[in-house]
Amino acid sequence: VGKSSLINALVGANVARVSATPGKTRSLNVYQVGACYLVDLPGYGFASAPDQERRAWRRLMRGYLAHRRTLAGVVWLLDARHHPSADDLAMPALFAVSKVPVLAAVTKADKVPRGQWAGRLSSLGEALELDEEQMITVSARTGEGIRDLEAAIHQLGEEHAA
Ligand SMILES: Nc1nc2c(ncn2[C@@H]2O[C@H](COP(=O)(O)OP(=O)(O)O)[C@@H](O)[C@H]2O)c(=O)[nH]1
Ligand SMILES: [Mg+2]
Repeated sequence: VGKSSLINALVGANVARVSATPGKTRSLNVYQVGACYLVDLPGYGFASAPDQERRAWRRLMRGYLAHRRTLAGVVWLLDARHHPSADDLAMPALFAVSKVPVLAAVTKADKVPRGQWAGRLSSLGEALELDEEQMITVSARTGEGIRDLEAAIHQLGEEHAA
């Protein structure tokens, strides 16, 4: 989905490894973006993983969302090119275990013609229970939307601290 590339763009340095084989990170990595900490949780792009691994992932996520007092919000990455997967469609119910706000970063926008961006946003938003104010179209490649996403993350931090 371009998670490592997006983290590098937000942090402004090559701190996360970009790789051709997605979904390999199983640890939590913490990065600093201005006054906020960005916690890189393992992705769920592993539809073929054994049930046991999928259950362990859900347990980790549910626990983190429900109990992490310092959590100001979630940044959910969605590939601009793809229709939501079954795993994507299951996420709103998981997010609902907590009241934390969700921002959706719609990634790899440079791979979609600009004239289709608005349509992609509205169809993703409709399928995934997201309002358009929660969604930001980004490209780690061109830098499009990166500053907007950074500003939105900082705003979540400020709202949480207030
Ligand atoms: N065109 C384009 N490719 C991207 C973008 N972000 C990541 N990629 C490519 O997608 C692949 C996976 O990227 P990576 O950041 O490692 O994704 P992750 O597996 O989700 O962490 C790599 O080949 C990246 O170069 C983007 O914004 N635009
Ligand atoms: Mg990665």
